[in-house]
Amino acid sequence: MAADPTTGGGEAESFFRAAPPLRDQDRVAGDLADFVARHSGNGGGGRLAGVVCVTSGGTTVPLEQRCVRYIDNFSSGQRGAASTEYFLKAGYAVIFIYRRGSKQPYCRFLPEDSFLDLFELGEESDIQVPESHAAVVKTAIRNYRKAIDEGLLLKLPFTTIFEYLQLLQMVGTAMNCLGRQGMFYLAAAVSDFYVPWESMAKHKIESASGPLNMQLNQVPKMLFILRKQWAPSAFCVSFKLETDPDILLQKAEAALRKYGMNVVVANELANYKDVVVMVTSNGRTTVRRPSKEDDVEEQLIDLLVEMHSEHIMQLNQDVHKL
Ligand code: PAZ
Repeated sequence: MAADPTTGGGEAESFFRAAPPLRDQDRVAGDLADFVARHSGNGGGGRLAGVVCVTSGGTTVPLEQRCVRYIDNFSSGQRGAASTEYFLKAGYAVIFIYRRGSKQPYCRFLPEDSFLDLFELGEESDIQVPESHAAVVKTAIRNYRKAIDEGLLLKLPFTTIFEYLQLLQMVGTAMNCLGRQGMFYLAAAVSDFYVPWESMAKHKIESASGPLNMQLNQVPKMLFILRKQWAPSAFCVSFKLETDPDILLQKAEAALRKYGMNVVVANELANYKDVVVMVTSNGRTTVRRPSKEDDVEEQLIDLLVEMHSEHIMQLNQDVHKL
């Protein structure tokens, strides 16, 4: 039988059917529905530029159901956290799907030392922030609280590939009603291979039985389903990371065509903080970090916001033609 192109031949359905159910699924669904309802219809003449789903951090692949060991993907969450800040600044509401423990918006400039080093006890045993850290802590709290209190930031954590893809499916389908006002900015480093839940060892794998032979399945290509089924009108930006510069741009171009992305941002492990290349059907645009004090994400988000507003305008022009 021919494979169904929208579901990867049923592989996606079996992935979701076998995945362990998401913790707090009902609460997440409720928060998502409220967030999207609050921001839908605001994009045109309203204050809000749109709603963007930013994914950030690496997914893990557990090797045991009661997981002791897992395979991880490289990503600190820096790009997703920085991009979230710039999207909020540009007037977007952000759904931030992030790896637990990865970098968070507005916390990027806090000192990397222990959390407890950020505070000290005053004479009355009250908690104080040392003078050296006061400015960055105050700015972080002020910006973060503003985003939360104004209802512009919804944070959804994941650890495993199972949690990540279930969240992406929930957010994708919830954002469908936003049409072209929705944007996906998929910076998370997502596992390509995984151990299906039903064939995974239940308990910690014994080391006494010698070398470990394990077959990993391919993770179903969910970008295609996001584009075709979950949120077909949204503006979709995915990332492509490679270590070999000779194949990077051709892989990004292949992803653009294969998954119908609006933009694929190509980056190379050796210099991904300094330079990225935006690949679109109109060609390539290189974005460079102006200096060590700046973020490459600032200019990248500016360009994407401009492209997204053209994407929204396109709909308005199409409607006028009718
Ligand atoms: O999270 P980070 O700032 O350390 O790294 C960002 C990144 C390199 C993971 C991201 O830019 C990216 O390329 N994500 C997609 C990776 C992939 O090809 O699966």
